Amino acid sequence: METIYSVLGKFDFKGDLISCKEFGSGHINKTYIAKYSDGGTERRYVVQKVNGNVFKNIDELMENVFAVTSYLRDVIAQSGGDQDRETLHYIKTTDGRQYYRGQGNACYRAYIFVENSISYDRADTPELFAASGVAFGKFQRMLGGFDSRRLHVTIPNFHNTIWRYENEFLPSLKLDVKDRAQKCADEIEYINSCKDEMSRLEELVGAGDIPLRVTHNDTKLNNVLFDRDTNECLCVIDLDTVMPGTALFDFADAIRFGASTAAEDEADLSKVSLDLGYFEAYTKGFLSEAGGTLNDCEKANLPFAAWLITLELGMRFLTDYLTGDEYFKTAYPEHNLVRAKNQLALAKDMQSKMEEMDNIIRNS
Ligand code: ADP
Ligand code: GN1
Ligand code: MG
Repeated sequence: METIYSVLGKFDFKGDLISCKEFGSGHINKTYIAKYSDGGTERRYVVQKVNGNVFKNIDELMENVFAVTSYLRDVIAQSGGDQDRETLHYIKTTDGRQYYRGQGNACYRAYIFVENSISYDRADTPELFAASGVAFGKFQRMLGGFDSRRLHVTIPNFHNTIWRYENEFLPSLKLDVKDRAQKCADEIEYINSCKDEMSRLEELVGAGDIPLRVTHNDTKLNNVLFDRDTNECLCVIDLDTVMPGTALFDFADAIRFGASTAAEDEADLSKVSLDLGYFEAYTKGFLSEAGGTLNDCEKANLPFAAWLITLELGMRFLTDYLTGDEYFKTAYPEHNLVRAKNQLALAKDMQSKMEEMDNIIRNS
């Protein structure tokens, strides 16, 4: 049987293998850190098994990732930056491919571990969270000249909320294969009550008021690397969902994850709310880099987008719960239900703070 150790041998790594360990807290892929010794120099590589159930076309996914990272490397070089710390550096296989396709169609890719870096699941201070806003804003700005039409759509309708409602949520509810709908009547009712709001951003894109840009689409705090000593942001990682999209969702998903007073799977809902201080800190960081790129319609819809993406993820977790936990990794049987309740509670809290969020955007 193929092991992670035999997979490592397929990549063009330098030196002799010392160790390989699983790492990270992502819900989709499996990440390993492999340590090598190269004539006295220690080298680390990140190797990931890409989830083929979620990403159906790995060739297209890797083409996107290579196109975006090589473009970023050029932009960083032109501004005198450090290419190896400010974006990801992918390593090809020994036969020159962008990834390795192993037994049972499992796909693996590898990149250089950014030394002395750290990622966070929570920001202990608003300053740290603001720094992640700078990182995602800079990502948006640096890719401003990259034509998003060059990118493949790796997951169609990824942030098309109304599409997810009609094509994933409602069918999963109708089938209710695990007989779980009775346990989430309130959540189902809330989602249904939001239906009319779900297409607002799609309509603005359709009308040409909101442009399609190169977007990251998974802007969680733990997808930014910081310098371990100075806590300065280094780069944005986890580029699997880089696609054409709206910049609004990149702002919004970061708020959903990082400006919540609790973790995404906190079961005690009394601890879950939107921290407006964190919202303001991120907004200032993000707009300091991307503010000049966004138009007025985009800026005005940032708070609405924060609510919409939180509702969307709550609905995605609930869909997965109703379907029998096939998409997101879970640690215990009701994990997806806990996550769904958490996100929907956060969405409701955001709704009650819409005016405050609007004021912060207007004054930033
Ligand atoms: P996932 O899809 O599982 O979220 P990520 O690509 O975000 O995968 O990687 C998981 C974690 O591994 C990150 O949060 C980060 O801590 C670490 N990591 C990923 N790539 C690198 C890298 N190039 N250098 C250092 N750490 C990394
Ligand atoms: C997944 O892989 P990870 O954990 O960074 C998901 C995101 C969700 C997120 C919720 C491809 O991201 O859309 O917002 O979980 N990624 C995919 O934590 O579905
Ligand atoms: Mg990640």
